[in-house]
Amino acid sequence: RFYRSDSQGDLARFWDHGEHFAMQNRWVFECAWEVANKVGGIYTVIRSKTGVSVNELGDQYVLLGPYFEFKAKQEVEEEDFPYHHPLGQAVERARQKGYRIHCGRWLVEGNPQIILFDIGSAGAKMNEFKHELYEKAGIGIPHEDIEANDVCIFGLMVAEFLGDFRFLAENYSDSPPRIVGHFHEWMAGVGLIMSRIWKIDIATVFTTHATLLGRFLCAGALDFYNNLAQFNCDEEAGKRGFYHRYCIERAAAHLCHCFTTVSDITGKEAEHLIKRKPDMITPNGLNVQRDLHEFQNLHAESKEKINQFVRGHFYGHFDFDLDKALYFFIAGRYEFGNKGADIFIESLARLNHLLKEAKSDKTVVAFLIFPTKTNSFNVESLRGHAVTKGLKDTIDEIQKVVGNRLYETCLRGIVPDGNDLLSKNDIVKLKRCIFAQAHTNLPPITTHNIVDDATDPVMNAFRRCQLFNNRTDRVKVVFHPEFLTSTNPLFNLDYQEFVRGCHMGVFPSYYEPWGYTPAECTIMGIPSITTNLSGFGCFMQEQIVDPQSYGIYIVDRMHIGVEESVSQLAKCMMDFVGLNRRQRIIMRNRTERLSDMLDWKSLGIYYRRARMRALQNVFPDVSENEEAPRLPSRLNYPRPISEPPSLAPSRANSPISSAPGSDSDASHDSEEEEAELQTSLSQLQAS
Ligand code: U2F
Ligand code: UDP
Ligand code: G6P
Repeated sequence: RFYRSDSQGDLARFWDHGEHFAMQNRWVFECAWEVANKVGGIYTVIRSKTGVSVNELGDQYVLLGPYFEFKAKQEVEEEDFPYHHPLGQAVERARQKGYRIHCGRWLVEGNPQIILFDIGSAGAKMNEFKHELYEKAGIGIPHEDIEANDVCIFGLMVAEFLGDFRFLAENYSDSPPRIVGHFHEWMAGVGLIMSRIWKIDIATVFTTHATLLGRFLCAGALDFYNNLAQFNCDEEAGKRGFYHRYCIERAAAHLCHCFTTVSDITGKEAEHLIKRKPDMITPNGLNVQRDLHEFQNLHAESKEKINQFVRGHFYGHFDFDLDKALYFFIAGRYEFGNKGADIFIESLARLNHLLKEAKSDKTVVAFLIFPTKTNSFNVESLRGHAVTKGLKDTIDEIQKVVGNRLYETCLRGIVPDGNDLLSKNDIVKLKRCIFAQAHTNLPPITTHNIVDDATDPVMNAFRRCQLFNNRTDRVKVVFHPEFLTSTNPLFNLDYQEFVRGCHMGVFPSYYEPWGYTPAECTIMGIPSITTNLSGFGCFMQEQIVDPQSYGIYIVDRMHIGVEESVSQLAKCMMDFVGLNRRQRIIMRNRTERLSDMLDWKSLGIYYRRARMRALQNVFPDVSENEEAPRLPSRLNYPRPISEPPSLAPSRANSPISSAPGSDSDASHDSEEEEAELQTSLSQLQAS
């Protein structure tokens, strides 16, 4: 009934868009708090994956999330399902109960179907729902935890919907419905718990992207990884006031048919803190759109905008060469210790010392982007930008006048004298601008007025390490306590453009289940530093023989003490500073070459596999008819052939440059690079 005849016999197309699944009455519902609702990393997971999900499942794929009007209005095009369709009918049933349900398509790649549940519309049922969860699952949510109350309402709305849909799908085709409900994190966990308790005949997958306890325990001054097995989880969760949330997380992980986490390291954490070993690891991917060498041009374009910022920010003290300046950055949720901002700042101080000692002519500007409470931009920071803009405008004006003057003089057949080009008036104007720049204060270490300045961990670390942007400092610091958007008056670029313009991202995390920020750097061809305590770092270490030669520096935070990690990090940064421009260009090419490895087109298979596993657990007939998708084996990315085999002393000069020390520009694909690429590819294919 659902077969679309395909005149070209193009089976791939037939299989790709879900018709196959429609024939088999197969459905996938992916449920998360962050569907069309940007809060954190899970939004990136789901949003970046929509293209491959729709390509595989077509309209058999539906996203379920909570309705937040402001966000939904921007991201979702509302449209009801056809009335006779089981989705339409299930929505109708929910509406008859008085729930407001918004259906439509998410305006992201693949245009997936989306159903958003308005939690407020079921508010009257909150006590009934909470009672049900308490009676059936023994999980009591305290009145004052408003977010958990919402999570409970959302969960029961979703479970009721899935129950109705399961019933209605019986009539969809001759095959019995085979439905997978994939739930992410504790905030979607109640839907899974109730689906199981009500014995809805669907297969369930639960994915954790971090554990509640892990995040909190790590943030304290604990030796987390060495004590993983020793924590009394109930007590720790109770002490911190989130025992009920912990119960939801743990119950969902135990009740699902397939339990997954985003990395091995989070898998171990789950095993000890949630008490279930994941059945599978589902690493996070990205939606990669490669454009040959465009990323190099984009780097140059965005860097120019950052240059512009730096000119303004360091006005009056702008005595370093922008051509020899390197931009490093760290960004993310403001979890000072977990994100490794503590050791980053410490290592910057050491780098500063090393550069001064080496009498380096390079300057590193380190940006720290962590949102915290502020009272807008600080005056000093804004003034710098106004003054430099004033200077630029004055020069533009004078340039025009001088041009006209030159033209007139030449027209009259007179060879102009260089001394006459600027009038006295022009000089006065320029002097005024130059004097305006003169000020005694050092360039600010933050762009905003921070509300808790005296206790702010970044500010205090700057103070402790004496990173004050002195003239003699070879490392300058700028704390931008707000995420970047394109309307940002200081930078005038959004986060992605900013990343492109930088030379390196530094993410020395202590707690990082995956870590999208270094992955995003990689696909834009920007080298990064990460750690062997981050999911991404471990994944890259496993897949690549020598990650550092591809611009993926991995600092050890697992086997050595903090002091040693700080030194290692400082050394990585120092090595990178030692590269000349041509070497950096080669490095960016190599980094970008890893993109395919991080593409959902390669990593989506893990999600498929998890769903198959859940289905086979519940419906043995599925395993009879279908072979589970095969997981890719370890990729074993070889070391680039232009990289010397020895790891240690050659590092600072690798990738090998034609003229070491020279910061000259270079073509993007030298023959050596092309040859290297070809060899790597053929080695990969062979393996
Ligand atoms: C895990 O990350 P989470 O989603 O649990 O992290 P959150 O604390 O919920 O979200 C922090 C993110 O929120 C976003 C921004 C932050 O990095 O993307 N954000 C924003 O864009 N604007 C704001 O004003 C406030 C926040 C885990 F910890 C990671 O390691 C994984 O990579 C991730 C995905 O698996 O899950
Ligand atoms: N990010 C952003 N704006 C910023 C800084 C970061 O949108 O100014 C995004 C970044 O693109 C990434 C996410 O924040 O997708 C951070 O995710 P990650 O997995 O690194 O850490 P999480 O915060 O989820 O633990
Ligand atoms: C890109 C551009 C080059 C530019 C270079 C700057 O590769 O295509 O034209 O010279 O970036 O690199 P750098 O590492 O010095 O920012």
